[in-house]
Amino acid sequence: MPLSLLPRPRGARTAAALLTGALLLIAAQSAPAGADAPRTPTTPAVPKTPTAPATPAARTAASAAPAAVQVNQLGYLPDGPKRATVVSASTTALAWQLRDAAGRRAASGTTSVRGADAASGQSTHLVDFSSYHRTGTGYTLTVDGRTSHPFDIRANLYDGLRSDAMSFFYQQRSGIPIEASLAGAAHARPAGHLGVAPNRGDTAVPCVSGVCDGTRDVRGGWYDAGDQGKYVVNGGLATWQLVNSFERAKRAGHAAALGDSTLRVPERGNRIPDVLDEARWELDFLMRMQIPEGEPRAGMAFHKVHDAAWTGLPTRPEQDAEPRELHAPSTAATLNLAAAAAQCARVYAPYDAAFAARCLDSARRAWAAAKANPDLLAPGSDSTGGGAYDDGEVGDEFYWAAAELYATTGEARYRDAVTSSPYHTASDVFAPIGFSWQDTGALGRIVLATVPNHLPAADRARVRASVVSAADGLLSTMAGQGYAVPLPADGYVWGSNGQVANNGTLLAVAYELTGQRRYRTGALESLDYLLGRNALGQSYVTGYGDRTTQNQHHRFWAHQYDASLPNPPAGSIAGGANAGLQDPVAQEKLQGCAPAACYIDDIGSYSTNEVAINWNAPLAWLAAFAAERD
Ligand code: 9MR
Repeated sequence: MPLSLLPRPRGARTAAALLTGALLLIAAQSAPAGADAPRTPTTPAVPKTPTAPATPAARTAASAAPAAVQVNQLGYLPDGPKRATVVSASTTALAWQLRDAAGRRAASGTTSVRGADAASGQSTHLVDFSSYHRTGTGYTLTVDGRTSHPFDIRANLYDGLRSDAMSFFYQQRSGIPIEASLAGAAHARPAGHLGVAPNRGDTAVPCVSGVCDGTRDVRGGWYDAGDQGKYVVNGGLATWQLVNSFERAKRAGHAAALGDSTLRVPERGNRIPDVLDEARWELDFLMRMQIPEGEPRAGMAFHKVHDAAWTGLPTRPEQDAEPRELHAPSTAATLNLAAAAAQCARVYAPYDAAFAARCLDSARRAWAAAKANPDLLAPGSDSTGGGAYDDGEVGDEFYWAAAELYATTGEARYRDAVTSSPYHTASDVFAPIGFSWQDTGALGRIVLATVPNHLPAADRARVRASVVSAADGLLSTMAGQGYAVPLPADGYVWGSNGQVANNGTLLAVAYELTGQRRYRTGALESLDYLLGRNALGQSYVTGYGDRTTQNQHHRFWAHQYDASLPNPPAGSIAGGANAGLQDPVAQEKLQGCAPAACYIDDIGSYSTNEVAINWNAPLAWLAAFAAERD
């Protein structure tokens, strides 16, 4: 991997490195590596020209031209920032009017000229109507004869998204029927991968050759994305983010909003917060991926389980006939499990002591196994039938796991692992592009900054200051842009929306640490970007906005290819703009795009338009944050 050529004592990957690595992978192989492309040649359901609008709905979306006054199409909070971006070459300020649903002028002012915006390639102006605090629906902004999509101003703006972004996880569950009563009739489906023909099932899965004897029961968990693979590093990160969202909400006095019977999950009414019920579905799976005591490499976690060959689109989960395979244990997967399970032990303790104890035992065993096997690295070449999720540097995973284990147990051995890690003091732990499944050092800092622990006061203050300083860096990045995106212009990689959302959560953590409004403003403006204030005027979240993504790459929510199947449910976020053009549709349709415009709402564009648990998790986190009212 080219990544290994970089001097990375602390593993902070740059956006350019991620992009270069991915591009070289594509160039080196006949099929795009690490992607769940429809590439089974015998699958008749994959159209030869997947970009042709296949349905009336797709045609409508394609023909709706974006407005040039770009707003958060869902709307704005009465007490939050309210800014919009206007595309205009004018070098002088322009007049703007805010109008209510009846067309009456509610406010007016003049733009500030922002000028050239590197990420979008556009010339921009900013509108700021933050001082307008009235509420209503159907507002529009008009500038220079052009009018925005309509939007609301209301305090309960994010209540729906808080719940829908979480329902995504329920609907990605493997090994359980998705009920119409919870997901709606169109999205209901039978359980996948329980061994009912034609499924081979995840109930007795063999390893790839030479890795283990016999079979394992690795049922359950969430499907990763548009594919039906289950990957421990990504599952661990997404689980951690959901549980972290609950723990943060609890500190803020808002845990009830994610409590029992608040979400559409089958466990409603069990007296356990619903967000923890959802995360437990994955935690149980992650622990099934751990090798039991008495076996070779006990305590290690298998890196992933997925189909032996890529399936085509559509493939309903219960109709996947491919053999499933477990891939070799890895240090990164084991440490992700250690981090998520240690967090589980702390956060679930008040609700289910037995489960919390099981998590702690698993976390301790995972940590010990990773220490004994520190360099079992998942290779980038292992991408047949599922993504590679490769990682050549796991010092950051050691740091994150140690931080979680220390926060939960307070034990000296984990404290020493924290304080002796180069990630504890390195200045580049917070990459401008944000943390990721591959780059987890920032998560260790966030844990140590927010969860009470016994680090010396000065050290804890330093860690907290490092989080705030990283957030300051994001605010300054945003201030230099036309669309206030917490991502540098070279940060539009595969899953850029996930990176934006992750950085949004970092801004929200800085708000918690300091109480200073500018960080809340940054977190809320991250949502503005995702919901339409961007170069394409595209809300990337299904069902939230006037011009929203709806054809994400998914094997069941594949309406664009099969009209009998549904579109993705409301609250599903697309991967987003990716300057790497790493799929055939993007390569055909997006040549020459500016980085922030390298996106197409086509089911075939898996490198710009897939869904994934690690992208919906920070969306759910941010929506829960934004929905809180003091
Ligand atoms: O999110 C992953 C991205 O960072 C990688 O560049 C890309 C190629 O390896 O893979 C992405 O993850 C995909 C995974 O490999 C398979 N399931 C779908 C994931 C989202 O596209």
